[in-house]
Amino acid sequence: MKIDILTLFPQMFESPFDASIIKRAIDKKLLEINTINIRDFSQNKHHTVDDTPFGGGAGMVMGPEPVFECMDYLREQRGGELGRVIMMCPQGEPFSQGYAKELGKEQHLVFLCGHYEGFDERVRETLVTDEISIGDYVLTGGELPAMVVVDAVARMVPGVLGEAASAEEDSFYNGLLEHPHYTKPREYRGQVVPDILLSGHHGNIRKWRRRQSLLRTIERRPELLTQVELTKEDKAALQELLSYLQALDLKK
Ligand code: 4GX
Repeated sequence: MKIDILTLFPQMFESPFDASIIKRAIDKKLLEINTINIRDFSQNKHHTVDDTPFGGGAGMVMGPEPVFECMDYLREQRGGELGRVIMMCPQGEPFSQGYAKELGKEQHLVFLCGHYEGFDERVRETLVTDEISIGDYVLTGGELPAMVVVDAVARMVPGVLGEAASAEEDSFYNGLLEHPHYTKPREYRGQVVPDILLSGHHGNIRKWRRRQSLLRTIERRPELLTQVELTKEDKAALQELLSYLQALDLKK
C-alpha cells in the first residue's frame, strides 16, 4: 500500500512511523509512506498557504491553489487516477475498525492534513473522497488524526502483522472488548493469574475468555452488544450475570 500525506509539517510524521510494526512493514516494502509539504506547491512570492476568510471572521483558511497543484502532481505520478483522498476533520465520518478494514483493501491512499480553520471549500468539493473524524474533540491539526488512521489501516494490510497476530485480530474484532491477558510470573506482589489459564484445558480457557469479553463489554460499552451476534452460550452467560446483579439489588 502506498500512502501520500499532504501536510505543512512533514517532520511530525518522522518518529511515529520509524518504530515497531509500522517500521517493519515499511522495511518489508509492504507499506510506503510519503510526506509532501503543501508549502512546496505554493506559487506566490512568500510561499504562503493560508489567507483570511472571505466574509470576515477570525482564523485563517488554507487556500485552494497549492492543494490543487499538489494533487495534479500526484495524479500525474500515478498515471491519471488519484484513488481515495482522505481529509481529516471533526465534521467527518467517525473512524472505526470497520472503516480501517475497508481502507486496508486500497492500493493507494492520500491524506490531507489541515491547520487553522481547514481548507477552502472547493478543495473538499473537488478533491476529497472521504472525510474522517477520529473523535469529538478539537485538535490543532490533521496530522495526529492522520497518524491514527494510517496506523489502524496499516495493520489491516496483509503481512503487516505476523500470522498469529492476524488470526488474533479476527477474534478481537468480533465486536466485543478484549478479555484480560496475563504473562509470567504466575504470582506478582500477591496478585495471581487465574487458575484456568494455567489448566491447559483449551476449551475451558476459550469459554472463560469469551465470558470475560462479554462481561467487560456489558459493563463498559453495552451499546456494542446490539451489533454482535450472540450464541446461546453467550446469552446464558449474560443472563447469569443479570440474575446475579438482580439478586444483589434485592438484598439492598
Ligand atoms: N478528527 N482537527 C483538522 C483543521 C481542519 C478543519 C476543517 C479540515 C477541515 C480532527 C478530529 C480535528 C482540528 C483536524 C481541525 N481541517 N480531525 N483541523 N477530531 O479536530 O480529525
